[in-house]
Amino acid sequence: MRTVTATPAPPLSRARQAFLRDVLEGLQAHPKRLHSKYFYDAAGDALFQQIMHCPEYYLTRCEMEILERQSPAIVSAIRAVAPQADLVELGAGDASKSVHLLREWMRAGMGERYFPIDISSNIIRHLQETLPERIPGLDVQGLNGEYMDMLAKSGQAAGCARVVMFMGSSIGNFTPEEAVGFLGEVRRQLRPGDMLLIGFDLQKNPRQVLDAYNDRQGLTRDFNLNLLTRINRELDADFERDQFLHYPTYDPSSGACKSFLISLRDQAVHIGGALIRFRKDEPVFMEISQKYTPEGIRELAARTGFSPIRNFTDEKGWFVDALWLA
Ligand code: AVI
Repeated sequence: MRTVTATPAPPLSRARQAFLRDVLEGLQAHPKRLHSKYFYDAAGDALFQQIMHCPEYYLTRCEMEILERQSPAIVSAIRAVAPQADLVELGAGDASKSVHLLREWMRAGMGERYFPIDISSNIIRHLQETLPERIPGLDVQGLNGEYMDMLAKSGQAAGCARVVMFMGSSIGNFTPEEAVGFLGEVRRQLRPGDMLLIGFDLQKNPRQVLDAYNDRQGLTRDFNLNLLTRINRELDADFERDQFLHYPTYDPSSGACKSFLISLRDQAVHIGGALIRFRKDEPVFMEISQKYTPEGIRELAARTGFSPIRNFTDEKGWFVDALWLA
């Protein structure tokens, strides 16, 4: 007779342990939630690239227009405060928008040092290899790790004032209260005379906002459901994707655009040895994409110790890159 010995599962890496802890904590909470920072595995990155090019997702096009057309004005506003500075970018991604500012930066003789910060080592490697070819003379000093740790490192390396970029409405993925905490921490890392260039999506026709998170091709749906696939693969879970509905909402009075997954039946899911039960119609909160008013942006600056210098807006008035002084 053949004996079958179960092979023990290999120990989880520290990153996976943290992922498992966050997932279980979120799904054992009431109401249930998952953290959108886990959307970005390789499949999530690819889906987000497609979202940024889809017709309904206006945010990238609006910010691209600002940087393509107004980089000279942004650089002059910065130069009026500091004649030379180091540029630091939180969550640099492929830097496809920032290149416009970087080109103008070099042309204006503002300095050569650019510190892109990203959690993905692939992204940092790619930027280090490709950016100096695209922008001759640019000194790319990539920092791979968590935002605050890497911001501290950039502070140790900086030789002059720093301009920190936080673009693409990434601040919208924090609740307004979390945004105060996060920007307060950024402010504490900066010295007086440093600056922050930060992208905000503005409140607008609610239909336009909702459509951006409910595109016809179903890319945003797949982007949300991909987190269940990732949990299955990395945390030994058995989610059935087609038993969850992508449900985006927008509250025009608060500017909170929220995505949920709704359980389509009573079901139980194994995750890393635990069993999580979902009731039929029970929501799982996935992501907030907060939309701001100009007053809300001013108030956020005041609450976090920044002084607004100038807002740069696209032609439609849908998006703002705000320049703040520390
Ligand atoms: C990265 N972040 C600003 C995007 C947003 O608009 O909140 C992520 C996203 N989620 C769904 N579509 C895009």
